[in-house]
Amino acid sequence: MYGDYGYMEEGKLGKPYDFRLLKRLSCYALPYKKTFATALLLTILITLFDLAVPYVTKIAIDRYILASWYRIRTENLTDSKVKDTLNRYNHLLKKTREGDSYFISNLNMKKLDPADLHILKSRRIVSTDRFYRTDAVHYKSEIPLKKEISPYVLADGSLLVPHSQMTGISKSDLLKLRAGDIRGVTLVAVIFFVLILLSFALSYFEFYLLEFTGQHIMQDIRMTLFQKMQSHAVRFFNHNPVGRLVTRITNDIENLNEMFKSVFVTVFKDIFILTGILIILLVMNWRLALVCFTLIPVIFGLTFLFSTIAREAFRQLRATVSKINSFLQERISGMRIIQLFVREACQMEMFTEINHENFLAGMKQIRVFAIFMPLMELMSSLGIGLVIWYGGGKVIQNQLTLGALVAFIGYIQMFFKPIRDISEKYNIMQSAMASTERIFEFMDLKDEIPEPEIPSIAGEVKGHLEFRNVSFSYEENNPVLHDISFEVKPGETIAIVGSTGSGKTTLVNLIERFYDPDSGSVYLDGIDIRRWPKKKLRNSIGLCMQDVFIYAGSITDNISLGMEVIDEKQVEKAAYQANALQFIQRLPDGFRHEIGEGGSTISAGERQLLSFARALVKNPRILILDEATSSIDPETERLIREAVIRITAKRTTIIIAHRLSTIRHADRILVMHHGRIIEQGNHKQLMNIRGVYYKLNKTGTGKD
Ligand code: DGT
Ligand code: MG
Repeated sequence: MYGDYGYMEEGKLGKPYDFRLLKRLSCYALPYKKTFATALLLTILITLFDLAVPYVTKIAIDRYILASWYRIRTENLTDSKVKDTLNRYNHLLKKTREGDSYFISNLNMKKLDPADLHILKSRRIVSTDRFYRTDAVHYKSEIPLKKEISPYVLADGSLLVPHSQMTGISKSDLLKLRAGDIRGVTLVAVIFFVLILLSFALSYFEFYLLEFTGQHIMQDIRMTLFQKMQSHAVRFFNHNPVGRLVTRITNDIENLNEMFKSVFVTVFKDIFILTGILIILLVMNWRLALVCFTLIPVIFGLTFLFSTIAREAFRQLRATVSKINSFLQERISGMRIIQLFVREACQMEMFTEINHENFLAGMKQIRVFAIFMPLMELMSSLGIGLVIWYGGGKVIQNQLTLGALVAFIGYIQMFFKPIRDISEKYNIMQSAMASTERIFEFMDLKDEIPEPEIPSIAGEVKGHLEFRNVSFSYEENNPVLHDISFEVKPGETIAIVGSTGSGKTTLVNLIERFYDPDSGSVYLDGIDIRRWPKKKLRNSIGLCMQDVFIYAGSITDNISLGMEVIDEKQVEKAAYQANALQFIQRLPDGFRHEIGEGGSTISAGERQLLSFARALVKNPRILILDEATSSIDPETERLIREAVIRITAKRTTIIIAHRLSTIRHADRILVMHHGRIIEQGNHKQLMNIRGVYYKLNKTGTGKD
């Protein structure tokens, strides 16, 4: 009912990753490999910058904001086990100038083995008091410390001030004391800003380069497709509806572009980010990392489940969309018929139905997304919860720094973003893969009329035509032409008549090689037309088709068909010979008059005359006129008849006539019936034998 626009096929989805297709596609990217490589390099850099951000935060917190040191008591150390342990960690400890105590920073503390830390803590070797380290040595005397406890001085001259001493100090003193940390935090902030700025700037170039490459590749593929389309045989276009072919060159290519831009590169980026995060987490704290990783199987399970359901929903949605497209296409082109037969209400009903189908399919897809998205949000929160629960505990036990915990949370949030995006990209990827597959299928189609391998080097075309035992069928086992043989000498005019569907148009289609015969051959000047270069063959034939196609453009454009070698004089001459001058001059702008698409602003008879002019403008040796079946007024008919007589002179001409009056003067008339030539001869001879031609004349098809 909706016309065979293959909408089920359009609804088909490709595998999300088909490496065979991707490989083939990459051939088109090859000329742009440098730009593409630069873009990828930028992507890697941007990802690195993005990955660095939480780590920089960690540094700010651990090194500067919450920097603290713990004292290791060394007085009266008798336990050899403790001594051994301390010796092992000697490189992490800082000695005081007097050499009586050691200090360890919070950053180094978590490097201790938890078992060792436990020993040291349980024996009270590690103080519970926290100290700030400051290199503001000259403040030693100035700092108003609450109690009379002098700060420890490390070997490098920096002071260690107990945390408890700092609570009472004024803000300005605190700032002086912690000037080093403030500097550190400022530095981190600057780095942070630079990273973000760099990421921003590089993103611009990355985007630009990707778009540049993408657009170029699409342009190339579009050109290849159009070239391919033009080379297809007429038969191809009978099997492929316009809508589908247009989709190939527009939508499918757009899908490809979408995939290239938003998937190809981001998938690469995502993989990079995900592995980057996994590695950083493992290095920062493998225990906490492993705890977080317990969520990964669940996430992947959910994503897989989701994509399976989404795939089906998405397929249905696409199918309904193309159903709407083909419905609209058909109805819009047939609007006159619909209005004429007052079928609007019925069409409305049909449209309501498919529109509703589309709505349902859309809703189904949305439902799937509506579950998946919050579910992923939930997983992300769960991940953060796990980090806070497990990591928080570790912070309390001094096995993890607070900065690391904050960075962990940052990374977990970063980790979920690409996963959430995957679902969306999965859809794009699927439709793009389907598009890619269709594009390549189209490119691989072998439905061309082949050029001769060894073209004949015939000179000037004389116009001798011969059909020798030609049989032809559009579809297998349904022959349209049976064993046709006839000859047309140069300059002769022959006419073909016969009932509708008898194969007249088909017969002349073989001369231009719109189709090749199944058996037998057509000869031009004694050479099989399959051995003529196609261009030369077609240039020597002028064809007026039964249904004249008018392009949107001026009259001149429609006659010259944009051929630059043809000047206005030739166009005017052709129009004169075709008897079209009269009506053209009546038009508002004459030859410059713009005709709308489909030629709806000129009449059927005028269109016929225009097509005569179009055929004549090349001054062809052979002229084929396939007369329009639509009836025209006697005046136009007279113009056409006159034109035919004038233009057929000195050319080999084949006229297919419905109005027998046009062909009285023909040298020979072939009468066709069910794909065979049943009578042959001139008007007089055929009238004398009183056969089919005689009957056709008598039944009034010949008007006078
Ligand atoms: P007309 O123009 O109505 O006087 O009829 P003819 O004599 O020009 O008929 P023609 O050659 O167009 O068609 C002959 C038969 O071939 C007829 O049964 C319809 C069929 N036919 C024509 N064109 C095609 C085509 O493109 N594909 C297929 N499958 N069949 C076709
Ligand atoms: Mg026909």
